[in-house]
Amino acid sequence: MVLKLYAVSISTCTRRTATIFHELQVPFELVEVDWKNNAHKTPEFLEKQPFGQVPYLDDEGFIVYESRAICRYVAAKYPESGLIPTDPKANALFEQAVSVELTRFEPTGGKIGLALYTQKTSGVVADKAIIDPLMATLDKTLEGYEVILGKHRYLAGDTLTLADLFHLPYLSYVGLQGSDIMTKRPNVARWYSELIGRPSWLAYVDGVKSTLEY
Ligand SMILES: N[C@@H](CCC(=O)N[C@@H](CS)C(=O)NCC(=O)O)C(=O)O
Repeated sequence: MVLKLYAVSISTCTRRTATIFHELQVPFELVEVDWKNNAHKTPEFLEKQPFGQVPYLDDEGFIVYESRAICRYVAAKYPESGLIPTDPKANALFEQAVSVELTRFEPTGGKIGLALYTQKTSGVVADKAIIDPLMATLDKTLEGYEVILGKHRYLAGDTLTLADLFHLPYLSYVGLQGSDIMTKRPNVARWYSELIGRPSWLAYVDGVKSTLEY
């Protein structure tokens, strides 16, 4: 049976999962959650995702939520993809990189990306007093990324992994107000432009849709 993703097509976390499914060429059905009418806060939904957020995945009755966990679950079924390296040393470097994404990029890039994306799509103006300090912190973080990406093509080595892809979608939105934060350092710029140009990302740029074949 095809994977069922209970989600919202325009949501950023939904895109993270769909992008990875596309990388793996795994068919999935998007079951659109009516979040305008708070369908994600109902007892039925909370039974599956106790925090009342999208997305969650249903794989023949096996339920998993948290977008990164969903991606890791599906990628683990396809070890040959290399998106989660299995060699112990390669895996350690991968875990290092996913930790960097979650603890260093997400707290700043995630907030900036979400605020600017929301501004673009709904007109709710991002608060400069909040964005500017986050930008300064992210800029400092990207100095470290420049060092890493000066040594190898991707964050965990010369092979693309989930650690890189997890940065999407917020990565693509942090420069929305004309900031050069992603383009002023050569290695970060190269990595950034490759990621935001990937077919897996571009496929859902206008929203995620069910993809039953590739
Ligand atoms: N850490 C969670 C975050 C999920 C999340 O923030 N979902 C947002 C959409 S991207 C949501 O459901 N927002 C609506 C709400 O919180 O009520 C994940 O990665 O899945």
